[in-house]
Amino acid sequence: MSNLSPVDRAKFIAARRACDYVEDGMKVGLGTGSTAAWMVRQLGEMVREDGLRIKGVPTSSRTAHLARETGIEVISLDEAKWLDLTIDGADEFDGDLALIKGGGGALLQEKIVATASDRMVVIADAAKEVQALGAFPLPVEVVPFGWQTTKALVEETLAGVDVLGREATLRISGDGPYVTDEGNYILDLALRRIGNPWQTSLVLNQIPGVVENGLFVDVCDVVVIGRPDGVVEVR
Ligand code: ABF
Repeated sequence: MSNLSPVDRAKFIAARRACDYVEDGMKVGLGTGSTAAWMVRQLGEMVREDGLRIKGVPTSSRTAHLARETGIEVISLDEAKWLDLTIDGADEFDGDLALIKGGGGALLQEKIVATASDRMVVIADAAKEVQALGAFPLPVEVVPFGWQTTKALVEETLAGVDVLGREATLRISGDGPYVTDEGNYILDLALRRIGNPWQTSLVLNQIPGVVENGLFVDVCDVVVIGRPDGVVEVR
């Protein structure tokens, strides 16, 4: 761990502490992103070396690949039906444990899996904590059909919501739109400050063409915060 950067050390420490919530026999949602990857590797080690018996439900194809590589038994959410626990990262969290997620482009599966869990534990380095959500661009998943019209409707609709900005940008990967596991596109919304995350999330999801957004309100139960000096704080 000594060769890790301070941020990676913080992520590793939070991920390792969150594994304490995992009990033998659990069905566990496995998050996406670099912090969640540390958690998957740690759980894989516990499976291989301590005989931990869990079934993992990945939140993205990337996580599914890593989980299988580490020796975790991977099942689908349909096979699991409901989960004991989900551990996932976040791009921002506030004092109410509201989150912005989806920087990794997997917000739809992440939100479905987190909602289908008895408990959701977020793992994050301390830099993810904010007074108000919104400095990180809010990802919104939209269907490709008429996406430019949807983008215009999103910007127009946000004019009536308690946010400071509203510019939407199509997320690009390589030389074309970023495409999610479901074949949808992502709009990144520069809102700067979201005064009412619950209202903003509800309004966004009413717009035809919008599939889901990266605001997780009343979903997260615990945040495990890692710091480079090795201190872990559970909120
Ligand atoms: C996933 O990983 C996403 O919801 C979130 O955007 C991202 C956080 O990435 P990292 O852990 O690499 O900072 O949870």
